[in-house]
Amino acid sequence: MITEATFLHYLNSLLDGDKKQCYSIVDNLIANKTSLRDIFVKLFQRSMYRVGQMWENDRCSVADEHIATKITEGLVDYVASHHTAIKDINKIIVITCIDKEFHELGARMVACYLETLGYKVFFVGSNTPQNEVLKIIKEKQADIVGISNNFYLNFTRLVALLNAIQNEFPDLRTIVGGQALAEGTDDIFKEYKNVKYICSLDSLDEYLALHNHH
Ligand code: B12
Repeated sequence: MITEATFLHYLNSLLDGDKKQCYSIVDNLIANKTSLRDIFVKLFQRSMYRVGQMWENDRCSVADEHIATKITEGLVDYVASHHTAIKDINKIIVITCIDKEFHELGARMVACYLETLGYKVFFVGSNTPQNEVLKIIKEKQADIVGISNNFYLNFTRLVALLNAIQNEFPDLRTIVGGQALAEGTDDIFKEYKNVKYICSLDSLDEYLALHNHH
């Protein structure tokens, strides 16, 4: 459980760029056995969405937002390092962002979460050209590819990538996430056999359970 007081304390520390305080709050949550999912979603995601609103309304600077992002990136890996998978799942997942997509925190969270479940994950991260995505899928023999799209102007590049994947790897399971796609996703993806839009870690669990992966 993460109380509102803890959230606000963390948000203030994040906006102050007070890395040490942020780590200390997270250390306390880990010590109290707060789940990785709660820390990821109810602390990291919620605070970054707040930072986004403040940035949009000119209530925090671009530099403040960048510092908050950098602290959060480190913390995602830090929290994940406290959770080793109980058993390995013999499936390979490539997690990437599309070309010109610079938002990678959501994808990093998903990659770390999947690792803690036991998957073998290759996190490629932001701004990855289409041909590189295709190459790495092949090279790593991925069972699933996960693609993140947060900025709506990158949507045409997402469609191009999905078409290329469908063409080259027609049976590859593909999951797509990110805030560019909040609405109308069923409609957008219905022409693709193996593509599923996943908006949260909860629906990611449902997807994996459905495919008997854990
Ligand atoms: C940090 C940030 C940046 C940083 C990113 C740095 C980095 N290393 O990631 C930088 C400075 C680069 C940036 C740039 C821009 N940004 Co920005 N940014 C943000 C901010 C504040 C936080 C993003 C974040 O980390 N969120 C927290 C993560 C954990 O949440 P998430 O990404 O939603 O991920 C979750 C789910 O979506 C899902 N998910 C995500 N990906 C995937 C993938 C898979 C496979 C699965 C299964 C699930 C999944 O699971 C995650 C966990 O629950 C958001 C505000 C917001 N609302 O998020 C704006 C925001 C995303 N940015 C925005 C904009 C407009 C921009 C710029 C255009 C600004 C500009 N004028 O230059 C550029 C675009 C750059 C580009 N070409 O990509 C808009 C996007 C609007 C839209 N939907 O198109 C937002 C929403 C801000 C706003 N309110 O307007 N930004």
